[in-house]
Amino acid sequence: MTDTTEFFEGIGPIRYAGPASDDPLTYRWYDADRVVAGRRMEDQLRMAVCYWHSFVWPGSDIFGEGTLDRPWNAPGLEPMAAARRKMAAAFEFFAKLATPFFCFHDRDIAPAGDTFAESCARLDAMVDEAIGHMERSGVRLLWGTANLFSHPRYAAGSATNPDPEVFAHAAAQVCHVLEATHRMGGANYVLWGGREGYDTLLNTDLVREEAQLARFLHLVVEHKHRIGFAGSILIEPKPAEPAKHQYDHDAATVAGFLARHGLEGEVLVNLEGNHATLAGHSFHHEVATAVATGVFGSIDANRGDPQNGWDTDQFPTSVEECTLVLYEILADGGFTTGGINFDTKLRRQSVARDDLFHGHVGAVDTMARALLAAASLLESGALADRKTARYAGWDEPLGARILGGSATLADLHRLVLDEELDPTPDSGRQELLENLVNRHVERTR
Ligand code: XLS
Ligand code: NI
Ligand code: NI
Repeated sequence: MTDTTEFFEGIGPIRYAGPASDDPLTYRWYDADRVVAGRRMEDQLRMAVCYWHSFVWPGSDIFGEGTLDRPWNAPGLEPMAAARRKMAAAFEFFAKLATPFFCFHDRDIAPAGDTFAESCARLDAMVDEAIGHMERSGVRLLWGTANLFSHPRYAAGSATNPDPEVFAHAAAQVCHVLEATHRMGGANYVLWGGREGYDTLLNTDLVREEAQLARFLHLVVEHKHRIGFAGSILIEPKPAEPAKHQYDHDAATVAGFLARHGLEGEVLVNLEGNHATLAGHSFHHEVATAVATGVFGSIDANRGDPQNGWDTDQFPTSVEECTLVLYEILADGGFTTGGINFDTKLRRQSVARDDLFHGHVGAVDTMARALLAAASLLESGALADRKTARYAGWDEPLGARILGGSATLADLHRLVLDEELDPTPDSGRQELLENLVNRHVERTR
């Protein structure tokens, strides 16, 4: 039986009320039907709520227990009844927030059983339950994923485990969740490798682990084609945490790995803001690098705390930062299967039930306003024109000869001697460009 309790009584649905609205539970910028850069805002942003931080996590940290007001996680309930109750709360929230998608791990929606067979049966039952909620609410699935990091069997990795029986277990779990994602009409399937890495090199065979990881991905890709899943397979890069070092360190590392193993075009990346900063990059850098290397897929929008180095998964609040991210995505033609998943969690002291709404409303509006600024920047052509002008020499005879391979090192030696080449530096115009971006951010209406 589906639970019909109303968990967020008196809140929502959240509606667009315009920039002048002082009601904190309205959208000031997210106007789903407004057309921006050729698509409705909803279709351009493809925003999703994540199940795990919002409905599973009780507000615990490594020093303390749960703090949050989560009445759907009532203790003492039979595990499947508890899962149904949690799902009812989640879909009530998705529908009231009026964002089109959600994302989940298998263990978020269905409790593990005593055997693998029981875990599969429980997941299947909860997938049926989810499909019912999706049909009633119109909420869709941006991506599904298997939790290959919480259970003790995965402490030494899933695909990169020294024990092939653990690899087999992870493969079985992914097989089942990929099929579930397919059944739910998911747009993507994500692999995040928190345990695919090492804690110490003293016990780790790097050559074997890379080969295992590549084999695992080939198996996933083969199965995707076998079952006719049309979505994208995405790897979510992260440099560390929980492992000391994770193999899918950042976008460039993943692009190199995919090329090395014949997986180009088959696997893309899901980039997270806070993972970018953990890797010592900006979110902008990660997206631009993925676009440049042809692996861009989707994003997990969140932010870290600038004063510490953890994956704090805070709600995105910087319009400027997100403008640059969305600018790269729009310039690349916009999302295809991907979208924006809010892999975000409340602070442990945010114990009021409506805090979950405030976090998401701010994040949604941040992305919406950033989209407007990014579209204005793109439409103006200002950044693109300056880039074209900056590299213009490469379209002229010398540049073409160098890139075309007809000039040798010795030819260039002769050229510089004979023609006394003495190039004068041009301004990089960084400050001017930064001010230009800010002007577009200021002008969004
Ligand atoms: C953890 C990751 C995780 C993935 C899904 O840091 O961000 O939440 O998005 O497994
Ligand atoms: Ni993360
Ligand atoms: Ni994530």
